[in-house]
Amino acid sequence: MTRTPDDAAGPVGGGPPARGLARLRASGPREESFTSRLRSPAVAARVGVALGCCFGLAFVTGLISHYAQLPDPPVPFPTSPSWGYRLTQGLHVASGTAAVPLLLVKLWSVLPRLFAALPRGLGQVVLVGAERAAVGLLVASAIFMLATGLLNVSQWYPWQFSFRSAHYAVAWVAIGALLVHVAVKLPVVRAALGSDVDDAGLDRSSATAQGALSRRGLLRVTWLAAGLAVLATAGGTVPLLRRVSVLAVRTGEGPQGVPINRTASAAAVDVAATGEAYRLDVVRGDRVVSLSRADLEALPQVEQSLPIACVEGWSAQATWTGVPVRDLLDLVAAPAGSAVVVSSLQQRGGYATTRLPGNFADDPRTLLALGLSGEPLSLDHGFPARVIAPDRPGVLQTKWVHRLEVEEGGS
Ligand SMILES: Nc1nc2c(c(=O)[nH]1)N[C@H]1C(S)=C(S)[C@@H](COP(=O)(O)O)O[C@H]1N2
Ligand SMILES: [Mo]
Repeated sequence: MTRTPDDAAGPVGGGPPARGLARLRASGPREESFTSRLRSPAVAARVGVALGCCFGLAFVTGLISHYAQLPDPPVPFPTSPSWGYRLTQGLHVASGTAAVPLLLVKLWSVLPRLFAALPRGLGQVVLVGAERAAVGLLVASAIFMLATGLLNVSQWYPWQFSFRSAHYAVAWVAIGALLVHVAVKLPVVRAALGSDVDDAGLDRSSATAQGALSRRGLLRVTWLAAGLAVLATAGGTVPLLRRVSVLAVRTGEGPQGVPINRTASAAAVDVAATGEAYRLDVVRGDRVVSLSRADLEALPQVEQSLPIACVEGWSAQATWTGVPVRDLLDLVAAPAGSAVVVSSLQQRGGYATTRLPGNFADDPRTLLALGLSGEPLSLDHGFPARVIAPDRPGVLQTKWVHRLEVEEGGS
């Protein structure tokens, strides 16, 4: 290892003279203590642009995911293309993952700014203080977004708050702080991008030490790290990448070729209720049609190839057989466009009931599925019956369905 003066805590010898006062004042590192040429606006701007693109893509796809999960969206979420949500949520997780190494390099490259001395004069102090507070908010919210996102992808919830509301609320803080930051830094960014990466014109005066890596080398390593981070998790969406995706959580095969998100025992499904005693109740007002699993199998069956696209990032295409939900609604003469409240036998955890908006209920591809991959559904995939609809977040593809209730007067 070569030792460079960079990162030395405390004053560095050999700097410009007349630092007596400053030396007395400084007990920790100062901005001038950081001497690596790599910590430069040239690097920060380039990594920052890539990071901004990742955050922008994650923000837009995150809004889509949030909207898709609204029980009763003001404008219906489309049911086509069936792979739409699979694509946007895959991009969401990939862009968030790529942002992790980018954010680390970006923070490293601007770290000296944290130790910059405050200017003289109240007006200046207020101005610089406000800018630093804004940057602090940006850094804190960005770290929060990536940390909660990563933990969610690994299905680890070490917190009490609702992931979805917190991740959504802080996203607005992060994107707002990011826009302010971009606006403030625009002149520097343009100057940095407009000149060669090795140009020293914008550098801090102490940033002169050559390290083992050149700036181009550091940028190459950064892009590589972001690419590897994506490859290591993208197998959750792209089957061809499964073998290289060492960090993808749900790449393993599940029963019938599809991973399981929550098992019947984790959801406390009463197995007895899935046997002979099982009935599907289709309800509209005081009309109830009760169907056994054999009754359901006797109805005309339809086969559909539709993906399960989990909010947590994995997805899988599968062949489902079952009865179109709309055919079941016809049994109680539900008007076209009727929304349906779907209830599960599950006794523990969220998503025991979900709402199927009218456009999803009417889509002929939306099934109450009885079979998967040419076999009856396994218990963990939702036996005796489950919802599978096109372009829908996995979390709303309710398993162990025992009741479909038509909403009156709704859409
Ligand atoms: N009743 C019920 N249905 C559910 C869930 C659940 O917890 N309870 N999990 C959902 C989630 S988050 C996903 S991604 C899909 C996964 O379906 P699979 O386990 O059959 O792959 O089921 C959905 N259906
Ligand atoms: Mo999910």
